Amino acid sequence: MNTFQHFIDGRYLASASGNTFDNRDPVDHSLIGQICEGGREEVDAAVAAARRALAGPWGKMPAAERADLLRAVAQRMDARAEDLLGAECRDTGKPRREAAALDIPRGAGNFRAFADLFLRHADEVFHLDTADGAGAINLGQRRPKGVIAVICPWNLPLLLMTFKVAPALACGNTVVVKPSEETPATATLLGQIMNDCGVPPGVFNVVHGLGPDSAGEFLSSHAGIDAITFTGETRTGEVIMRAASVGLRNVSMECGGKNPAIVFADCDLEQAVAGTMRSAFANSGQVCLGTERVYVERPVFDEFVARLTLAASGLQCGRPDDPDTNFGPLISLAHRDKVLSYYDLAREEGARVECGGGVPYVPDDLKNGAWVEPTIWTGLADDARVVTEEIFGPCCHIRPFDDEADVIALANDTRYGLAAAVWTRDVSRALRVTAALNVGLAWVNSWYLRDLRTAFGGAGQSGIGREGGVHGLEFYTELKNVCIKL
Ligand code: NAD
Ligand code: 6OD
Repeated sequence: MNTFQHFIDGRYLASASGNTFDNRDPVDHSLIGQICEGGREEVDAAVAAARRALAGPWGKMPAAERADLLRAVAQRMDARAEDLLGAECRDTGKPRREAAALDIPRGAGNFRAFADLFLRHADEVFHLDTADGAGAINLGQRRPKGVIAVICPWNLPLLLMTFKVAPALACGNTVVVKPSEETPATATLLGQIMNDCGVPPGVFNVVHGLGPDSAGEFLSSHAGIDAITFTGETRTGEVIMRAASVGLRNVSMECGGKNPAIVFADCDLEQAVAGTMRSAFANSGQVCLGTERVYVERPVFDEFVARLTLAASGLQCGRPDDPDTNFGPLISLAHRDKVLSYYDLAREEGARVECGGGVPYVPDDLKNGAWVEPTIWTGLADDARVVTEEIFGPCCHIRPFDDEADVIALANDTRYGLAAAVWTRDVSRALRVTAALNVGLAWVNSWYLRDLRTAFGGAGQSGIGREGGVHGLEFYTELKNVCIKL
């Protein structure tokens, strides 16, 4: 039986309280192991270790050396890819081929992409004329912010954690990570990898635990934290922002979404169906960028619904390592119950169920797992709860539209503003429509085609700030202006 311990100051340790909670396999609800529940003592120790590392060798290390170490971490992650893959699939139940194609390579890829983030930035310089004719130089210097709290969700655990840890460390900060209580494994393993690569103790720390009245709350309210980067639900983001307001700590928030896809009649329908299959059902719909509202131009509406329904009905449940599996369970029984409650609500709200709507047939050994069917609805009102609330499951509602202006208004009719996908062959229309959408990320004729040099983040209640590319510099560094009178 595994015990997932904290990683603090370069060492694995259990909680002083001895408290643990269960880690269960979503595929069949079997017990994977025990997770140590961090209390104030572990959070204090991790923050203190992170502060010591800032004052010690890490704080004094030239940026180029830090970049070398982070590239070594990427290389070591590649070498341990099989272990990371096994750990991620056990925690999440996601199909192995999905994690092998995305989650695990992106973990190492994040370290490669951001290793030299700090090195690439140029100090800004402004010359100032002065009355005495001598002038002055303003020199903008970037410095690490300090100790960063990294609070993570469970849907893409390694990918999302390293998307924050890599730029934070590249900029010279130290981190205390609080992984999701559902997915402790890859963060725990990354501690070993950091040690193997010679990253100094205290630079990367992991404290496991829950949110309220547990490690999450204790970390976000800790006075020794200089900034908090969070990915998760909008409501949790609000609680964390309140905690961050004490001491005026900066926050970066990547939160929920209720993302639209807009399919125009002139699109390549085959590509639009294949893209929407991914955007609605990849990772069993547990992707913040995923499509839960599909708007299809009327002339191709019936054909689109028929094709997507056929494809969704063909998804294959199974264990992660079965090569035929292309559809995994949800993360937990609690999340399954939430998603199933929306499936019931859709019927009450008058949906026509095109496919799914319940629990799929699975073999006896998987019966206790967190399975739900891929589900497609039509016929709901625009203000139905199923059409307006984030479900975070493998489901979408498809609605016809007749007019470009109308569909833009429908797509924007949400408190969220994370991502959109637009399918059309008309480039002018693509530019017009994406310009009018209130989102942080828009894809045309694709979905989740990632370039790590670009800004990532949401509008509205989907988040605050941008990470990715050079944009992380704004959050992970403090810009100081030094004015030198000549
Ligand atoms: P969640 O908000 O429930 O939990 C996220 C993390 O916050 C966990 O580690 C949890 O323990 C911690 N937490 C919970 N309560 C806390 C508190 N009071 N104080 C401090 N920490 C606390 O989210 P989740 O269920 O793990 O993830 C799913 C959500 O994440 C969805 O809403 C999804 O849209 C969102 N998400 C957004 C992005 C993005 O980039 N915008 C990416 C992935 C997931
Ligand atoms: O690709 C990324 O960098 C990223 N942050 C993806 C988020 C996916 C949400 O579930």
